[in-house]
Amino acid sequence: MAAVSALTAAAVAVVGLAAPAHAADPVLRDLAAAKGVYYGTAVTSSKLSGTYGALAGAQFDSITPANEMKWGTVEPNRGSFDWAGADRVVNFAEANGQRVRGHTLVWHSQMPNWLANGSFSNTELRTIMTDHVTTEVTRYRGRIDHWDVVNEPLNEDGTMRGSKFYNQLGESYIADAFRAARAADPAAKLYINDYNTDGTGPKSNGMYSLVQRLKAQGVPIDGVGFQGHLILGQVPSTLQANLQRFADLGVEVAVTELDIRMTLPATDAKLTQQKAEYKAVTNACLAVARCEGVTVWGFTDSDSWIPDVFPGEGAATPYDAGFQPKPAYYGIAEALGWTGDGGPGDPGDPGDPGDPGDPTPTTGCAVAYAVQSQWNTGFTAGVTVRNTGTSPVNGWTLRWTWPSGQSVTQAWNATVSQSGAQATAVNAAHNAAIAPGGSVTFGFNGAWSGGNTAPGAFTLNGAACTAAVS
Ligand code: G2I
Repeated sequence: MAAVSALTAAAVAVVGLAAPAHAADPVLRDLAAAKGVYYGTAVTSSKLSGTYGALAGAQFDSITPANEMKWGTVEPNRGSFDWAGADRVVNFAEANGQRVRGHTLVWHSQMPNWLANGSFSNTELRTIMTDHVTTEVTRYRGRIDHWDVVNEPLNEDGTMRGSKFYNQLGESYIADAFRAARAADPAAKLYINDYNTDGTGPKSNGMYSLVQRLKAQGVPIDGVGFQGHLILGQVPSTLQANLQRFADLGVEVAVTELDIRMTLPATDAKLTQQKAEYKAVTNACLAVARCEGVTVWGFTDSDSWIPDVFPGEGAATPYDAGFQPKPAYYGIAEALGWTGDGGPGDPGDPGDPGDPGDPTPTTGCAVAYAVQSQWNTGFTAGVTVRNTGTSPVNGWTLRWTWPSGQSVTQAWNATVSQSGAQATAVNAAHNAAIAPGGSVTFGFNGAWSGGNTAPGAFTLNGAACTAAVS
């Protein structure tokens, strides 16, 4: 796939210009490809330009139109089709070497009014449905990797959801939709897709039984999609085991609509937890051989359905609304094997135990020494000690040697003692800690005669500092 790599490199270069991404940020699609999975995102077709388009093209190797392929969008009036948004997404994907997840053919929601409110005989409704599947799948034949043929067929208790199709046609609507899709594009992988089936439980059990029944009837079903609309702190611990038990039925699995929402405002602690949870979901897919990939439901918080539907909640995606990568993005990258550092966009890092991206901590100091006033036998000096390393200093001893016989007579903000020509300053209780990049200051009065040359060298806790004298 040399052509795809070249396109990726070109797209990354565009991001460097268009978005304030960090130079060393990883490319999720490349990491995913190296692990044998895809990483996808849902997109909004009208936004596929500028920074949004550059990131969608550069970072992901699969895209799903969030709304553009739904029945209500493509056939708003019976027999009159609007493929503009869907075409835009498919063309974008091809230009960026991406696969497309088609979403979705038969769903109880976002149906056109003529269909939702129309009255049809059972036979007529079945034909309307299979014609729709045939028309849409045929239009994109050979260009769609996976189709969500039937979306959200279940109730929370695992029974069949009462929808227009189910109510009139019974469960056989599912088999008919899959058969029509297979006939229209034999190469596309055909999925059934639902939410709240991510962990084991009644709804997941209902899906499991349904897939067993479909397989037993010889229905051409290739995969099961787990939407993954999750809540911070409630990622199911059974996710991996659940994906595995479906895979063991002889189908592919995928996480198809991942987002992890939180109560706003987003704090560093919540974003750090979200990082761990994105990482865990990605790891669950990687651990299941038949898990094909993960798709996030919008890659930026500016393009997420959550705030509209759950007021007061949000921050559910891997990039913030200004297209800056969030800790979640680095969590995905780390699950995919990346070992770099997330830098300033990654508050979970450094200091995140076990994070392979953390740099090795460094130590270092800089001392500024200044004589503030001087009289016939005495002087007053100020000393500022800066921590130029990346690890905190907890308790400090600063030493220097007087070049011309001076001595310290009285000090503040440190305890200073002297032995021969060597002075030793030890922190006071209140300034023992020096954070990375931080500094402390102390002062003293000294005695001199003959000369008052400033000390040229200092050590902090035994290590040499750079010195500036004024
Ligand atoms: O609800 C989240 C997802 C659950 N699984 C199936 C997905 O298809 C579904 O996606 C969402 C889209 O992300 C939303 O963007 O489906 C919603 C509809 O159920 C979409 O919302 C709709 C709004 O309800 C409309 O008012 C709006 O015109 O998006 C439309 C286009 O922006």
